[in-house]
Amino acid sequence: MSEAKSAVTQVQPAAPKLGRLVVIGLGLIGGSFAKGLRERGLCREVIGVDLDPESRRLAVELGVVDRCEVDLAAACQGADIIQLAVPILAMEKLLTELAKLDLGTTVLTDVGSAKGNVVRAARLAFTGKSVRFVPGHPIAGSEQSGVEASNAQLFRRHKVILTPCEQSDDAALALVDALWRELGADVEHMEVEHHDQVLAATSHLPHLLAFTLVDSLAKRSENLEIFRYAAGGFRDFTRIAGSDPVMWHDIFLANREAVLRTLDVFRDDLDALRDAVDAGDGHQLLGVFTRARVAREHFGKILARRAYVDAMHSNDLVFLANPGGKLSGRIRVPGDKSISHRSIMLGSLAEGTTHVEGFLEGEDALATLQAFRDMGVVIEGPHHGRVTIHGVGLNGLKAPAGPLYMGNSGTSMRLLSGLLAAQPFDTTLTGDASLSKRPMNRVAKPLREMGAVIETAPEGRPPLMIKGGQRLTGMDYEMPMASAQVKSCLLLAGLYAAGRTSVTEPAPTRDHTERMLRGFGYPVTVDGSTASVESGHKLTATHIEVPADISSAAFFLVAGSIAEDSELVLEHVGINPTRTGVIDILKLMGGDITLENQREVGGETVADIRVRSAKLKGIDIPEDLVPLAIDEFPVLFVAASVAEGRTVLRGAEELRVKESDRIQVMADGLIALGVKAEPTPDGIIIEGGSIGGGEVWAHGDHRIAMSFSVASLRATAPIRIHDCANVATSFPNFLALSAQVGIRVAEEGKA
Ligand code: SPQ
Repeated sequence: MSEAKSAVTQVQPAAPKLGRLVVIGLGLIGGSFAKGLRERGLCREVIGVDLDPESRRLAVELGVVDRCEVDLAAACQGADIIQLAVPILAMEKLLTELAKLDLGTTVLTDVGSAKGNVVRAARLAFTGKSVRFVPGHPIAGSEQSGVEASNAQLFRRHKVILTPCEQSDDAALALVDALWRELGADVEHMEVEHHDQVLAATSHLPHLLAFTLVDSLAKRSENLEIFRYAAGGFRDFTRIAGSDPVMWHDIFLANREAVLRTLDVFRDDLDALRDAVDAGDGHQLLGVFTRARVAREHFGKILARRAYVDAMHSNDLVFLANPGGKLSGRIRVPGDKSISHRSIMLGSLAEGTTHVEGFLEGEDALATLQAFRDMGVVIEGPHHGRVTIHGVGLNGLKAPAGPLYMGNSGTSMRLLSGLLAAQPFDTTLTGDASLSKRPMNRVAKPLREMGAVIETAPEGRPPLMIKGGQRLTGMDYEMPMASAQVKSCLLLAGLYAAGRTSVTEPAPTRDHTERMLRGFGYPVTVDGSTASVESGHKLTATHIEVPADISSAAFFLVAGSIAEDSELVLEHVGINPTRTGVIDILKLMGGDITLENQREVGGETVADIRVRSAKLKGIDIPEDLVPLAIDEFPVLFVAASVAEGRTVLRGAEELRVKESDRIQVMADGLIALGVKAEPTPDGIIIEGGSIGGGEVWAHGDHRIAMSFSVASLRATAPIRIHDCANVATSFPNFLALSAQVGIRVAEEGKA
């Protein structure tokens, strides 16, 4: 792309000063364009051209244009820019007329809803002549029409797509781009063919369906009955059948090829659905409906600019944590993230229907859920933590239509890579900015040794391109780092590999995969630090109760310990011994924590945990506890900051490759709050004392954002925490539960 083109897409250009603007066709769109630019005083004069005398009269009377001309040549004489706003099928004739004039350097642009036919017409009309033409399409409209509906604000916050062609020079493109931006539009540039295909799918097809449905029902003899009893759904779906028939007739003729392509695909889908109804295939119907529902919800979020992709890139969600607070109450934090991921994965690969309760409805686990939907698994919910998975068996996954987006979730990407390496189809795994920086060679290398074909971006970063159709062979693998994700990835690949797959870990890591495989009836042997599986068995659907996540409970374990006069009960928390390092470390520091009502739930031990305020002291954290508390260190650093004496952490270099570099980011934040913290290559040294107030950055890392929220309990002034949007990845109701027990943290401005 040339410099001028990239400049116009990125920078808001200065208001251009134009001489003459001519708008041909004074309908709603042409009139609004003319009126908007005229009101902004950007043109010396705005001239309107229209075949209808009444429209010309009204345009002048309503201040849409300065004056009108009947003669096209006279109007265009000396124009800087001419906007063609006539019906799309009239464009060809108009362009032929314009080609007869001496246009000099005048820029032509248009507002047609299909672009291919206009570009072809311009090419034909101006064969052998030079012309400066920038095709455009504002995606805006109104129920009203005609020049009397002209509205200078019509394009504000609406998309305008420019589709530059061989007749669009950089300066002409920049000028048209700048004019639309002056009207408040969000301007985007697109290839002509791409535009027509996208619009055929998103606008033209829905109109076609609405027109046909209403016509089809209206033709039937019992039509009065049908319309009398038609409910809201009919009204909503058919609203656009009230659109201008002539305009839509023009659009379908103009965008014929793209509409036909989209319609053919849709007809196939409709036929498949008809067959499913005919065959009583409820599974197929549920699959289509659940996928559509989720897609619709996601679309709604995008429209409301609430989609997490959006929040992460553009919105700095700031938490304001006010100092002090005394905690009390009984709460249940959301479901365990690690177990929630695995419930979807194994439930999908099982034979039969798996019911999950307590599922974490956070964005990470939802990314896994969506990936399996994209691979054809029918999954109902989540609704209040309940999910129903209609398993497809170990060999029942289908090729997804596009890349699988894993959001912020390392667990999704690493575990899925093992599973996908053994599928018959290719897949690409992508993620957000944070995940795209995380190391994937730790899974790609051993998987390649098993026979997988995987490409990564430079330095082993995502995206991962996984080639399907490979025969994997089991192996014995000694993990160089203690990682449950690597272990689980290889065990999942091992379900498909010839022979036996064994993974040996240098220190115990969370064993939810092993436990859950057994829960689904799949044999796993564990011998000391080695876990093994063999292919050739199957998973049988089961019922899973996900306990509350100890990693989320950890924020309240530290909060209850450091806040004065506090006592808190955390209900139904998973206390799998590979996860309880946080309790052990807090107890070593002098924490007052007791486990009550211990019980076994679906292969995992749970308990209610009571925590009371305590005078904490600094310790040397035993290295063997590091993998057992790996996700809880950010908040443990907060505990260390108010403990008496020095706390030293070693052997925790893994913290540097999590959603952020958790050693550096926590050290930076604590230092900003006046804590004496010294990062080391594999840990941190913290001199306990007091915490001040100030400004800190979570770097999009959920656990950092929540840790600094907890720090406020002992801070001497408010803490402003930037980049908090990703708290929703693991703990969507963190702020609500914090408020419930007495932590004074809220979204800034919403306290
Ligand atoms: O999924 P993700 O982004 O890797 O999440 C984290 C977290 O803090 O939520 C790590 F950043 O948890 C990991 C954990 O650190 C979840 C996990 C699992 O479910 O298997 C294992 C741990 O990672 P690893 O790299 O030690 O295997």
